[in-house]
Amino acid sequence: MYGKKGEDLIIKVPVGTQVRDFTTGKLILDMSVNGEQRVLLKGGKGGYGNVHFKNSVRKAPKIAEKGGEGAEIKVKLELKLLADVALVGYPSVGKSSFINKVSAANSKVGNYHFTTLEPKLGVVRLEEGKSFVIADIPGLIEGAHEGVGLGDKFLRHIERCKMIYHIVDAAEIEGRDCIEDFEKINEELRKFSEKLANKKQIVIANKMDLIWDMEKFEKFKSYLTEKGIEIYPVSVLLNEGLKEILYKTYDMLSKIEREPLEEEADITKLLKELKIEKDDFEITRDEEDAIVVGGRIVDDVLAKYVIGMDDESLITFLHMMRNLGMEEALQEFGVQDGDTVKIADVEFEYFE
Ligand SMILES: Nc1nc2c(ncn2[C@@H]2O[C@H](COP(=O)(O)OP(=O)(O)OP(=O)(O)O)[C@@H](O)[C@H]2O)c(=O)[nH]1
Ligand SMILES: [Mg+2]
Repeated sequence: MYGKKGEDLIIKVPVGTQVRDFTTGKLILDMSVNGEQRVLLKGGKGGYGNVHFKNSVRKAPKIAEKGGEGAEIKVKLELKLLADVALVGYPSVGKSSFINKVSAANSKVGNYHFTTLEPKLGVVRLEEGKSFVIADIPGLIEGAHEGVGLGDKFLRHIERCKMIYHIVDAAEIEGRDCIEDFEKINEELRKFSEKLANKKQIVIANKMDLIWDMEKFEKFKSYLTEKGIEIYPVSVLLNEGLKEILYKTYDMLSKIEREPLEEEADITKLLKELKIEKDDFEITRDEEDAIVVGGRIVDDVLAKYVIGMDDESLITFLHMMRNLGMEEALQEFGVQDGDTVKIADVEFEYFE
């Protein structure tokens, strides 16, 4: 006979949920892909039925194993909102204006630097079922990678994104130079981490409505094209050129896998580490003065045997006890003839 299989317990969590061990904080599962199913803990091993114990002598065995207990772990679930795209660029290039135009985000816009002080997320909804998340972060400046303008804090925030919109002020209204801006921001990304530097990046040349002389823009464009980088001229103010970018992005995102930032810990190893090692077995007396043999070996090995009231299984059981050194241990404990001994829910009367 075989026992019935236990039922799976399925817990649905939002994308971006991190499952961590409660005590050590170690990351066990990083649920960052939509629709994915992962196993957190396996149930206990099923026990063998009596057929398993059949051999030429034992034709109709009456021993069977009980299934083992499944592992237990206390976890905490943390939801990390995951941006797919991060808006990166110097202050006042129009990052917040951009996110406000393409999503319901309400990011502060101002004609002074560092208008944005905290990262903000916005959901871009293209059509039913087609959406992605972009993050507006404060403007970056030289030295951002080492904390200037709190840049390192924001850069850490976008390390999990799939791609970068690098926004540049194409009108160069503050006496800027597009090529120089582009290179400097990338230098900051590179100095912060390889991961950021290697992310897919597209350049959005903003404020095209302010450009009268296209020569500089064309120079910037060919500079990027030579490097194989896509550039999209837009005017966030006039809502020109934005839609195309969003649709292209949606297609690109499906081809980019999200990189894990933190390695997931191996659950089997973790459980071993967490397990407080017990002695193989321990002998105590309960309130009714019966002698109780308990402990790991009893729980894991002996308790798995369902004892029938027949001689055969009883003999097997006693044989195992003796092999485990329990009889000796009981004598050392001071067991007397006629004492009640309880092992794994079975009561015996002890006689030497
Ligand atoms: N003419 C014009 N002005 C724009 C355009 N996009 C943004 N601006 C203006 O540029 C200024 C800065 O815009 P923000 O969106 O706050 O810029 P930001 O990049 O978020 O700036 P920080 O948060 O400081 O990094 C504001 O005065 C905007 O109105 C555009 O396409 N054309
Ligand atoms: Mg801003």
